[in-house]
Amino acid sequence: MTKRLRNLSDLSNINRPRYNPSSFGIGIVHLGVGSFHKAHQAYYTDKVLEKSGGDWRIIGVSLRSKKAQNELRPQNGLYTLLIKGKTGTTSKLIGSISDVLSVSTDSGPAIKAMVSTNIKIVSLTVTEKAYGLDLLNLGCNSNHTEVAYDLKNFHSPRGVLGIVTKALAIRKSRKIPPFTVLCCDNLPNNGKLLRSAVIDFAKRIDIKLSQWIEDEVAFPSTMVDRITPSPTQNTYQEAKRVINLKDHAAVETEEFSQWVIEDNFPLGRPDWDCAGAIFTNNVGSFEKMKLRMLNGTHSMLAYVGFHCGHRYVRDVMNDKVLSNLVTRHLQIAAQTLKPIKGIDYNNYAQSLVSRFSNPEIAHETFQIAMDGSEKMQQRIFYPLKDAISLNLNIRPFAFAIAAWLRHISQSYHDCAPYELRDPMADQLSPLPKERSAHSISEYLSRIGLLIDDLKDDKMFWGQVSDILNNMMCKPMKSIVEQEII
Ligand code: CS2
Repeated sequence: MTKRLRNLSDLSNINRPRYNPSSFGIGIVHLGVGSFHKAHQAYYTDKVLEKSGGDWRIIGVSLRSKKAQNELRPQNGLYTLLIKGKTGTTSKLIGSISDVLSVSTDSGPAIKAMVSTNIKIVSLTVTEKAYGLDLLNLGCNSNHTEVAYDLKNFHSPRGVLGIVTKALAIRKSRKIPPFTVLCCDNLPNNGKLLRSAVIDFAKRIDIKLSQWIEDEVAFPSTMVDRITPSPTQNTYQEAKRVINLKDHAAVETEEFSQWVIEDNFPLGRPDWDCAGAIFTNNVGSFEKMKLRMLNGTHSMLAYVGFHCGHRYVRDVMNDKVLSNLVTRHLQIAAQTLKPIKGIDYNNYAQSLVSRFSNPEIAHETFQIAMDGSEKMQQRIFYPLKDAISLNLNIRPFAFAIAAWLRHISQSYHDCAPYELRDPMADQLSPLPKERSAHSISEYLSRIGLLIDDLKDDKMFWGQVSDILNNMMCKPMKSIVEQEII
């Protein structure tokens, strides 16, 4: 029987991290210790510890379940990262996570960790839906279940805004300088957005607290990038072959990674730059580029690809008509962007095509198709708005929106039954029976997903309506073939 990875001493010399993790203290609490964090921020921090050390190890906090804790705690936070390039796989044993706490039943231990004077940074990858952000009004959404709960039960919060604000409130009362809040989710100006939501939330609790947060707390924005599919049994098997031990926390990811960060860390930070991160004041432009080109195209190809019967992104890219549709979307998304010094959008688009096509990465279209209501605004609606004002071709955006609506419809005329995974699933279903231009734009604005100025563009919604009506009765593949001639 193969033993499970538990301690550093279980590993052979070649597999061990090139530093002794326990010789470094803790400086970061990370909320949302999922695969992406393990492949990205924990990987960068591991590289820093390897190169220059420092008390920057991470306490991970899992918000919903005890899964991450059960996977990582028995392994003392150690796990294998499998890095899959087109020509093969390399691996790295990551030692930057020290422990994992879970707030599924009690946020007390996580908040206690966050108020420790050692903690300089609280970072987050909790996915778009967990924040309870009101993107349209740039504040906290008090109808969001967890936000509403935390406003009533601030003594024992369970959502992101409640937990961050509570920990800050305790630090304020104990005169401990606040930690820096580092949002690493795919949201435009993520630092600014989270800052306004936390301040808005705090205002409803205590006005002095909200003023203190406004004056004292840094919320740098970031752009994070690394394609990281959910681990499968294959991931665990492969990790076992590499380290000769069972690893219940192994993760696989691509070779490429990018981290662009605004340099605003009053209590200090790890030298993430020596691990390849870029520090700049222009994060917003990079984030926009990534959201519109990578994520926007991802969402479009996920809806279209899933309904063409393609399980993985790489299968979509192997299908000539679909890969032409991907190129079309990348090109139009790029045209909505202002230039960034040193970045050529054609090269960026080509690198995305190559990353999406990576045969070693099994990234499910269904995984990307999840939570569309939280993703479509920043990925499709905002670039659409710019495309309209720049007089660009808006057809690719109409196609993406129609494909998303077709996914919401859960019509099974060209596919097997599937579940609609979306925090707004109840409000999204059913689609209006009459799928006219007017009823579609009414429907989207009624459920709060439509930017106002888009609502009355009859020509645009006419295109969406035509494409959607076709998608509701014909196989998706035939529609793409008609679209890309
Ligand atoms: C994807 C992202 O699931 C999704 O919505 O678009 O997770 C994407 O893989 C990452 O942002 C890549 O950095």
